[in-house]
Parts: sequence; structure tokens; C-alpha cells
Amino acid sequence: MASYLQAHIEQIAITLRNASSIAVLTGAGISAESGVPTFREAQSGLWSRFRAEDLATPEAFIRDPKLVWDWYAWRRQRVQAAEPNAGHVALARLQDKAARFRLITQNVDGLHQRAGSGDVIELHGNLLRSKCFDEAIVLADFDESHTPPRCPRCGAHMRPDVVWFGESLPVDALEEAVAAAQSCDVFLSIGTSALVYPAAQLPHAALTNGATVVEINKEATALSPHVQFSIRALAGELMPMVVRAAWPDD
Ligand code: BV8
Repeated sequence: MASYLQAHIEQIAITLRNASSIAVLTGAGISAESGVPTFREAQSGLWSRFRAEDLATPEAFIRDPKLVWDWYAWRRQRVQAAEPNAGHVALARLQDKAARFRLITQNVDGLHQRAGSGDVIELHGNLLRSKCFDEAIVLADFDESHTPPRCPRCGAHMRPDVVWFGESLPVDALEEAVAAAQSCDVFLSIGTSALVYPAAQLPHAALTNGATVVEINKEATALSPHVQFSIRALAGELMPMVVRAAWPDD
């Protein structure tokens, strides 16, 4: 392994072992090695004629409910066929080791929970849940003879329980995420292009409070110039090495 990478692994491992409070923000990149297309790849294949930002909006759903529902149905079956990867598992282990730990995700695939992470803050919801478009109530049973299915309570369209562009994030989730970013002494940004707000503000809130921010991402991002460590690596490869280096005896 490149000595550059080995040196960084040791430095990050020491930082994590000495941390009193760790906050982690993940994006679509941490699920990429599970075969879940990243957000900006999610319009690959049959969706390649659309931009993700143009499908993940209430306006797109109102304009063409079937198209948007089918896009999420396609992503849902990709997610259900996927398994958590070593990056998800390493974060679940890190949660067991850290004194104080909060995992914040922009992802809507539920893979962190399936890897064993607890108390996950889902900033953008979860596409495995569906809710009534009008009443915004999450329902497990609804009439699937239509596409999109209909709400059994009021007859409106069902929609995925995710936050679309132009929609507010769940208040509790955002408040908990901001509190975690402002109170941590180490913040990890993993697998995110750091383009989508307000999630992209979180590492800056950590920096403002004097935290050490570590970015682990395949490509450089808008966040990269601002952080103490910006590592070009795959999350599924680097995270297990970092956690093993920090707690080698387990
Ligand atoms: C809001 C759920 C307030 C849906 C998502 C103009 C008009 C309207 C709004 C705005 C505007 N300008 C700015 C905004 C705000 C807007 C925004 O930020 N837009 C961006 C595009 C500029 N934000 C909002 O609208 C938010 N709401 O502001 O409300 C409000 C409310 C009412 C009225 C006024 C204001 C809502 C944002 C939430 C949108 N929903 N997801 C769905 O998933 O279908 S966001 C979507 O993007 C996903 O959640 C995704 O996670 C997220 C961020 O993307 P990333 O996770 O970073 O994924 P990406 O593919 O971009 O990057 C992956 C990275 O991983 C890459 O860098 C890659 O190199 C790396 N990678 C790949 N493989 C690996 C890897 N790294 C490591 N290892 C690997 N193996």
C-alpha cells in the first residue's frame, strides 16, 4: 500500500482513538461498493435521459407520478438486492468503540441500519418507506393495483418517504445532526460530493467549533480544501483499515 495512505491511516486512527465525540456524515459513495448507484449515477441506464435533481422533486412527481414512482421502485429493488459493504460495517464497529458517536446519512437506502449501526440520523428519509402525498403519513399497507399506489385513507397518490429538492428536511433529524456536528471533536465526511444543502453545511459547522474534519472520498469535492485530512480512497477499503488500526486488539 502507498506509504502516503499508510501514514494517513495511522494519523486518522490516532485521531479517532483519542476522540471524545465523533460525528459521521455519509453520502451515496459509501453505498457504491454495495452496487447501489450513487445519486448522480442513479439516473444511469433507463434513467440516463433524466437528471436526478429533475426527478427528485415534488413538481416532477405531480407532473408524472408514474415516472417518479417507477424510478424509486427501480432504486428500491436495487437497494433490497444490495448488501451492506465493509465501509458500512466499519462504521457500525466504530460506533461500538467511540465514547460518543452519531451517524448522519444523506442516503435513503437503509444499509447503515442493516450493517448494525444504531440511532442513524436519516436526513433525507428512506425509500423503503412510503407515505401519502397529501397527508404525509407513512403507511405500510396500501393498494398496489395502481402505479403509484393509492393511499387507503384518502385515495391520494402514495410517494416515497424521502426529502425531495425544495422540501424541508425532517426538523428533528436536522436539529440532531447540527447538534452532533457542533459538539463533536472529530467529524468524518464519507462518500459525499458535499453539494447538497443543508447537509453540506454540517462539516463546516464542525470546523467552526474546532473539530478535526476528515474527508474520505473517491474524488476531491468542494469540502476538500477546508479540511485537515482529505483522503482519495474508497470507503469500503479505507474505513476497515482505519478502524482496525485504531483498535488492533479486537
Ligand atoms: C432544502 C433524497 C429548504 C431523494 C436527496 C435552488 C432551488 C431549490 C433548492 C436549492 C437551490 N439551490 C440550493 C438549493 C437547496 C437544495 C440543494 O442543495 N441543491 C443542490 C443540488 C445545490 N437542497 C434542498 O432542496 C434541500 N431542502 O433546502 O429545503 C427549503 C424548503 C422549502 C422552501 C425553501 C427552502 C433538500 C435536499 C435533499 C434532496 N434529496 N435525496 C433521493 O435520494 O432520491 S439529496 C441526494 O443528494 C441524495 O440524498 C444524496 O445522498 C445527496 C447528496 O449527494 P451525495 O450523497 O453526495 O451523492 P453524489 O452522487 O453527489 O456523490 C457521491 C460521492 O461519493 C462522489 O463525490 C463520489 O466521488 C464519491 N464516491 C463514489 N464511490 C465512492 C465514493 N467515495 C468513497 N468511496 C466510494 N466507493
